[in-house]
Order: sequence, then C-alpha cells, then structure tokens
Amino acid sequence: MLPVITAFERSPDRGKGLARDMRVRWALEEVGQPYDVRLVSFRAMKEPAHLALHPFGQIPTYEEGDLALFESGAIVLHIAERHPGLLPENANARSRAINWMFAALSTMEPPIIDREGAKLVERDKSWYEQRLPLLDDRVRNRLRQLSSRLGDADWLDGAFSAGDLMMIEVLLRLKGSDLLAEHSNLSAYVARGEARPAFKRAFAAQLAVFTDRKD
Ligand code: GTB
Repeated sequence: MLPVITAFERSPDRGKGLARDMRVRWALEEVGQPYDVRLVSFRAMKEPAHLALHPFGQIPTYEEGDLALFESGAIVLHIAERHPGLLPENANARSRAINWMFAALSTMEPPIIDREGAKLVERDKSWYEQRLPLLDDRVRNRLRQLSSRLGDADWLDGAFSAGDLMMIEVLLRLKGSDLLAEHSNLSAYVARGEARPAFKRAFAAQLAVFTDRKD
C-alpha cells in the first residue's frame, strides 16, 4: 500500500507550489517513494473524518499503514528517517540536518508568514503602513543571518538534505520579493532547489491537480 497524503482540492494559489503538501511531495520524490493523494475540500477539512487525522483541520496529512501524521515538518522528517537520501549517515551530520529543518520552521518561517498574512488581510487597516516596515525588517534580519551562514556554499551543511528542502520551501514564499532578491546567494540557493528533478516532479504533480480539473 502506498502512503497517502492529503492536499487541497482547490488550492488558492492554483497549484503553484505554495500549499504545504508541496514539501511532502518533494521529500517523497527525493527518496523515490511513490504516493497517493486524497484531495480535500475546505469543508471536508473541518469534518470529523479529517479532524481525526488532523486536529487543526488542515493539510497536509500522511497515512502509511496504521500510522497517521500531520504537520509537514514531522511528515518530512518521517520520510527522511525511513528512506535514504535526505539525511546523512553520520549521526552528528544527521542531527545538524534536522537542526536546519527546525530552523526553517521555527525561526525563518514565522516572520515570513506574519508578513504574508499582513499583506493579505491587513491592507485596509489603519496600522498597515506603519506595521509593514516592521514585518519586513524582521524577515530582512533573518535573511541576512541566513545569507551570511550560507555564504558561497551550495547547501547549508554539506550535501543536500531535508534541512535544505525545508529551508528552500520556506524561502520560496518570498520568491519574487525584493527581500529575497537582496541576497544573491539565497536566490541562487532557492533556484538550485527548484532545479532538482525531484522538486520539478513534485511541483508538476501539485500543479496537475489544478490544470487537470474538468469543472
Ligand atoms: N504547521 C502546519 C504544517 O506545516 O503542516 C501548517 C499547515 C497549514 O497551514 N495548512 C494550510 C491549510 O490547511 C495549507 S498550507 N489551510 C486551511 C485551513 O487552515 O483551513 C498554507 C497555504 C495555503 C495556501 C497557499 N496559497 O494558495 O498560496 C499558501 C499556503
């Protein structure tokens, strides 16, 4: 039985890689693990059957035999631990790769999401013009620190790992923004991730949910 992940039936970005099933698809493609996808509507995500899988009523989820997981980070870590290809063999290097996954999710992603959220839902608020530069600066600060650590390396710690996968996924949310463009090494890092065949297959599969739609 193939693992089954959940994804949006109708993603607001029209399948352009922003919904978080993308990182799970990418990890599965990197390790060569085929998978099935169950598409869920916004309504179905809040119904008991899905809530039993995901207590917060979101995607992605991951089912494999009697194991059910939610949280994209936990799912990618599970895939990386069960299959060769996304974590180094050496125990310390492995821990450092996992360290970068956590850094992506708990240090880089929150300010990026806060800024994105404000741009989406606070534009008409009286405080928006004052708040946006603060949110930009928080992201800028993290990007500067990350850029300084990456330097001219291809990946964050030796060979490509689940840490890079997660970091690139998070940075992709800034693609096309001035903030990312301020750091040529980070832009190139993201482009290297996108150029990986596994990324391209995952992206195409997510996009196909939208383009193959009949209605
Ligand atoms: N921490 C969780 C994880 O990493 O798995 C967060 C999961 C999450 O935010 N899921 C979102 C969701 O299910 C989809 S990815 N939202 C529906 C809900 O909460 O009711 C976030 C997302 C969705 C769509 C776009 N887009 O179209 O641009 C971008 C990001």
